[in-house]
Amino acid sequence: MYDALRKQDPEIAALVDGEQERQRTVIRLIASENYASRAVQEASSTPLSNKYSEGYPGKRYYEGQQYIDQVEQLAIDRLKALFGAEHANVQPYSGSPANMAVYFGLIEPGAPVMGLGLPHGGHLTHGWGVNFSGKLYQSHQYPVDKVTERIDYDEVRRIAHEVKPKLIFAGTTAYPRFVDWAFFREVADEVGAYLACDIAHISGLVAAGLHPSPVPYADVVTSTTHKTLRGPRGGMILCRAALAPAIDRAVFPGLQGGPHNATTAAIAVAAKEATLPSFASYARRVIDNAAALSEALTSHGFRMVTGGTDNHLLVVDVTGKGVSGKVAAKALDKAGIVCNFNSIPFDPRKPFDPSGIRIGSPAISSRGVPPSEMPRLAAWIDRVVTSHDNDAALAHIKAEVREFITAFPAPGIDAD
Ligand code: DSN
Repeated sequence: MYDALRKQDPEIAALVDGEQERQRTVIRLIASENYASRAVQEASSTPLSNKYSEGYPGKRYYEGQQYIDQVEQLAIDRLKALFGAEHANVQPYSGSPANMAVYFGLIEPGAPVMGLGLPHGGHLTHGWGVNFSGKLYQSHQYPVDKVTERIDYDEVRRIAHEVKPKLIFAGTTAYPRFVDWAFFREVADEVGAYLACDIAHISGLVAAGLHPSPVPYADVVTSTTHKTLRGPRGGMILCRAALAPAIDRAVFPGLQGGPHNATTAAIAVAAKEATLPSFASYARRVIDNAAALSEALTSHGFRMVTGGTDNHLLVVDVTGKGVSGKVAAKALDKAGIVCNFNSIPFDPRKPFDPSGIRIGSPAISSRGVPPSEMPRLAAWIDRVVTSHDNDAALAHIKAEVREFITAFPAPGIDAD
């Protein structure tokens, strides 16, 4: 692979080789990462990206759209069918631009908005202070409950009635439980707000019917396309037909210029792959692996935030093991087990050295690692955390990890 690149720019080719080999030989547990198929990767790197196509299918500002219009229409139609949505926009460059288009399309700057606080599992674009959403809007963040660590639905309702938001964001990036979309719909209706549901992390699970879908409840649903959905790096917005003009105008010309057409093609491929029986088994494995890993880690004395998981991820409080999340994540990386440090709700520690780690099962599930292997994985994680300052022990575990994981082909790298 990459013959031309190797010849033209060996320096970049060597770095690509290095990253590919890293992805092949480590256990990747970053909850937002995955392995895109070879077909998705091929579509992403086609000459479709040579083409400008500002506008939408049939209404462009450049000629020569004979093929691009068909590509984009296919991506739109496949996503609408996959999620049962009335309208789809496949042009957002990623999840944050998709969310930005929702704000720009539906409400005015300065309007009150609500979202789950970042330290409680929300996203930057759900109103966090340093983000445009916290700077341009009057943002009110709702919390999780201190005891259950689940979304504090009573507080959501109380805050909504107090601040009368114009837009409520529901959705999470580090929250291991189902979200009650119907509840958010009720509250949005009570206060006359739009409801936007961000399913970036779980869109693959929603597509497979393994997480309740927000589509029947939401005015707008946003997502990245590369997490559990296993497409290319990109974004999408699904919405009711009545909001389509406002959302489309917000994406183009409101925020973006020409869509990334090769990415659009790869989104279409991923949407097709998501209808296959192999995707359904992968999604099932994602859920089963996360549940099995939660149980196995708990038996090693780790504390799961909320006590477990309903979805693809775990937030693990590692302080009971005498380490911070950052120390644990860095030691795990040295041992070939890659995750990220993460705040836990009401974390007494600082965000750059918090109490937790976030662990996700999508990538290992794409490799076909079964739930029966989760006790082995939990035992490694426990050994790493207890020998976090012993480089020789970590190197030893890294060799074991490499031998184990390379027995499971990495989609898009080893084979499909
Ligand atoms: N950065 C993504 C994640 O890791 O969850 C969210 O945008």
